[in-house]
Amino acid sequence: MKAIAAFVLAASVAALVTPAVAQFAKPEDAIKYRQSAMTVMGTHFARLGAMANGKTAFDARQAAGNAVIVESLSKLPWAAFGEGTDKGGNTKALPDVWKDSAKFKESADKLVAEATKLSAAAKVGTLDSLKVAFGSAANTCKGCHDNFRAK
Ligand code: ASC
Repeated sequence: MKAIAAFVLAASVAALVTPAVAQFAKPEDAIKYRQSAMTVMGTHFARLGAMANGKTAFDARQAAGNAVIVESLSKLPWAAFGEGTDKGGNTKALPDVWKDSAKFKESADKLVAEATKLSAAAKVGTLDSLKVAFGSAANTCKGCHDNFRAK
């Protein structure tokens, strides 16, 4: 009984200290996950871009809906950049993601902040408000891609 209790305790502690990357069975799974989150985020971000750039008609309800998705998705990719996920799949992530992890974390946090602002701006319901926030968020996407993603 004592042995079982000790085992359960050890297992619980292990679960608490296990890094987020261990939620993925294989590096390929983490790579697929983060790319999928980026793809869905990019799809909805591009719909906002089309409105912001006048390629499609501005629709306040659509804009708000797309921006909420971008805001939610912006939080997901980062836990899938754990140690050991620099290889193993079809990744474009550059070594600096892990070598300069403080800067990468800062960039990730900036995107989350920008996406939160974008969502708030889209809820204002005007094209002007969307344009400003979209431009700022797009620069943040580009900045991180320039530094941390292979062409
Ligand atoms: C997008 C998308 C990106 C960014 C970036 C902004 O729609 O998929 O990666 O915008 O191109 O410069």
